[in-house]
Amino acid sequence: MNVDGYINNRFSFDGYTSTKISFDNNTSSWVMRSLTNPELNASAAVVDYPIGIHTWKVNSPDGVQDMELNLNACDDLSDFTCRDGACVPIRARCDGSDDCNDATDEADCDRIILPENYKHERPPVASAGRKLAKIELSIDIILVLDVAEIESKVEYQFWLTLRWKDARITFKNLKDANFLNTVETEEAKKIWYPRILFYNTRAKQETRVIR
Ligand SMILES: [Ca+2]
Repeated sequence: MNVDGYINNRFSFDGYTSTKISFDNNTSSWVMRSLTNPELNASAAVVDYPIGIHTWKVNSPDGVQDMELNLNACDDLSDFTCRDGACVPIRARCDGSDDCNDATDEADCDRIILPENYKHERPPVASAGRKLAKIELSIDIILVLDVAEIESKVEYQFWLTLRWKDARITFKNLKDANFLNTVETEEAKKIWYPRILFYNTRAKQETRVIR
């Protein structure tokens, strides 16, 4: 989209192929016209420039419908377009900090997509040659809090790490830094995860989903 001229005290725009956009004083709205199809046009009741996402009323031989269109000058490959039309580097998308003035780079940052037939109570299918899905478990002891020989009791603080593959899940919005790829609690509740019962403990604790 290029600046094409100056109409009704506002710049007008020339699309890359066959569209012109200009302000209409009579209707106080922006009008988009097709140069190849005179029956196709759209209008948006925006007083300021219609940059970013706006609802356009599209008129065509098939009827009238409202559509959200995004006018911007962002690079399709290297930029994310904020709702207000501003451009930020694509790496700023879902990185945990607001880069767009309207914070839309941090909107809809879900991490997982599940198929419709996903059942979180069913474990993933085992890989070829295995009967059950493989789960890797590791425990890093952070601190020994107490050792009571008479009571035959020890008390630890530890990190428990579980790793498994679930081919049913598609991940999105992933970043290079792992700490930015946390699946939030509500999303985590939707997927299957292994439950570990610490049988030889006083309360027989079980793992819970936290993140
Ligand atoms: Ca961001």
